[in-house]
Amino acid sequence: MKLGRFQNSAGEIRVGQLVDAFTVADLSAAGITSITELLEDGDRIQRVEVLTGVPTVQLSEVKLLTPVEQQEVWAAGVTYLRSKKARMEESDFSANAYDQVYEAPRPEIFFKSLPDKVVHPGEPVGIRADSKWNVPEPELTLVINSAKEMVGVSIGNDMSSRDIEGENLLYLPQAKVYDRSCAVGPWIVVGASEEEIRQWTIGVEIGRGGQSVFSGETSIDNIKRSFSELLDYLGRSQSFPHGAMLLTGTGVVPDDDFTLAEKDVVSIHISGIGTLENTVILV
Ligand code: DO4
Ligand code: MG
Repeated sequence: MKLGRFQNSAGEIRVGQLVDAFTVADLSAAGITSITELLEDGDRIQRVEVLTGVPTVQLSEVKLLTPVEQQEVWAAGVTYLRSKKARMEESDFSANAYDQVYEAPRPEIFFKSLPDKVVHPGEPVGIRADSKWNVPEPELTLVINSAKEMVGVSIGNDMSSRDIEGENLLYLPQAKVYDRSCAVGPWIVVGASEEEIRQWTIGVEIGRGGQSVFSGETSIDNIKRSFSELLDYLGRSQSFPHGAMLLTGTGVVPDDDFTLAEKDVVSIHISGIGTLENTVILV
């Protein structure tokens, strides 16, 4: 089941269930007005499945929104071997830290975005004006409720400035957290197990002036740590009254001579979820 949010032609924000490639069911017409509240309900799947007569809308007539409502967005890093290698190559200064965190019991987890700063599908993500080396990071995103149970998965983009990150590890928050540095959506898939999700692929394609300038793909199963291990560390000594999202790290890194440019189009695809597409602007 794929849940999301959309803005209808009257400008109203609605909760939706994807019906097929062209149609979304307006769950708000059946009284479901918050994804967060639905994800709190242990009977969430059945609650949607028993609904009858829910009106549907053409996807072409709505604007899809991020499913993030009030959830904090966090991110894990160096969870794929490809990410560890790329970070070690980008920085002599920090290489040892990346090497160690890949093997260490405690994963790298950092705060990524306030909920109201998350970029909607179709809106621009940002590259920093003071950075010369910027990349998207396509990441499977775990969705948890206030009980810290994994209740779904979505698609995230952990936009990153590699020159700032590579200069000094202490600059990581500046490389990762700035205007328009995080996009999530459009759908949350509920009801899929970790075993099933690990059979999916994640990929990114970057378009420039109508041409593809980078594409890459990997298997979700290349994530080194289990989802429960990542969520265990995220939830230690902190509570999430509205739930949270956890981007799980990137396993697709463009070659070192690649940097994003204004007007690029970033399309992130996860086989079991769909596509998150954003253009790029300078911020
Ligand atoms: O510490 C660097 C960031 C790692 C990251 O964001 C990733 O591996 O996806
Ligand atoms: Mg990342």
